[in-house]
Amino acid sequence: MQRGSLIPAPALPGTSLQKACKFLVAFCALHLCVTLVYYVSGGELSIFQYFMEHQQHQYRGPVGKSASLNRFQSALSAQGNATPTEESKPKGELPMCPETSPLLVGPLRIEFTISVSLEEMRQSNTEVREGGRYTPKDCTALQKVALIIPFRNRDQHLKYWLYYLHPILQRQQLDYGVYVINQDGENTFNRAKLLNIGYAEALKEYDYQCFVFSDVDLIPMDDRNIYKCYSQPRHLSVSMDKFGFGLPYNQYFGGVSALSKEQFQRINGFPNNYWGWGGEDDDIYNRISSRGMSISRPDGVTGKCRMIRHDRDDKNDPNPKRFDLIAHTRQTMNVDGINSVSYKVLRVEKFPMYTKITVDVGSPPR
Ligand code: UDH
Ligand code: NGS
Repeated sequence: MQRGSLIPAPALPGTSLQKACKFLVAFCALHLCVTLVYYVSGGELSIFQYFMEHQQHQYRGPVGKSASLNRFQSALSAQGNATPTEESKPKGELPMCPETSPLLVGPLRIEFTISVSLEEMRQSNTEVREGGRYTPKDCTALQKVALIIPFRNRDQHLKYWLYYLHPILQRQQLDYGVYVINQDGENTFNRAKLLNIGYAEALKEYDYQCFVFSDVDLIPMDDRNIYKCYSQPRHLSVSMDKFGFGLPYNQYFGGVSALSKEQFQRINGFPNNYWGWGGEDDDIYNRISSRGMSISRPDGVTGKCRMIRHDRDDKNDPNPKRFDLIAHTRQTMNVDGINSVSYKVLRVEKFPMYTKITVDVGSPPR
């Protein structure tokens, strides 16, 4: 009998080293397999994206209310895909953009002393298409947004608006178009009617689901103030420098606001009969609350914005009838709006950074 056959052999020196090496080789082989599978599948990263998005939400927190918003956004996307036009067809393999864009930078420096030119803007926004249209390259935008600007004789303000807003809107990963609705002639200005016209005209061009109505002289100071629609009508210009970075009153709905197509239709759009300055934004607020909706807003830091100081424009004096008109909307819900807007389009001009639609809006009743 051989001595020692019943006694376990003493561990050879280096056995644990051998085990570690085997483990390392196995790990490398696994890693190689995973890499191969990834390349063969064409680099589909959706699972990683899911985790990244999830982490971002926990880290930054969305500007609005999250759960209902998600459902609302799915509804918006579904609406948009229901009747796809040539332009709105889902783009092949592109994943949906994340709910919070990873491109956002937060607070921005906004000043109105620098000189800005449309040509320079064009050169530094090469992905913006003619007419001020943009679609994200790497993902499918969550919303198709038309930006509507009521306008007359404010070219310098418009340059600043385009200069600051185009980069912001691209970082927000929106599929958007910019529409400047230019009131022709010398009649009294009619802001809300121009906004109705912008809604109707933009829809003729693309399957927009969301409409952001912005004064030409207001610039957001933080790109986390997303120019998109929410489950309730959104007021975006909530913290203006001219009001000491707050609201002038709780029901204030002026400046910049966003309504989905469905929200806009539910209130029959905006009033057509406010000629001159004031009251039309209060009327819109009343339409919204009388239809059982509430106003959604970003917080006071995210919602900070600057206004370009200016004098009162010609033909936009305070409207003496505005208080009576507001009272009338409150009393009757059979108010005029998008269903009865009448106007004539005189010109549609496509510039590199925006579409300008010049319209005859008529004149106030005598
Ligand atoms: N707008 C024009 N042209 C006009 C009038 C109005 O483009 O002739 C548009 C523009 O988008 C503007 C928006 O309508 O941002 C609202 O008009 P507004 O800027 O005149 O209204 P706001 O309440 O100012 O911002 C009122 C004039 C205050 C003058 C104060 C002088 N110290
Ligand atoms: C209210 C106006 C609103 C206007 C707001 C802020 O008094 O239209 O002031 O005006 N309502 C009425 O006149 C009924 S601002 O300080 O920006 O000129 O938006």
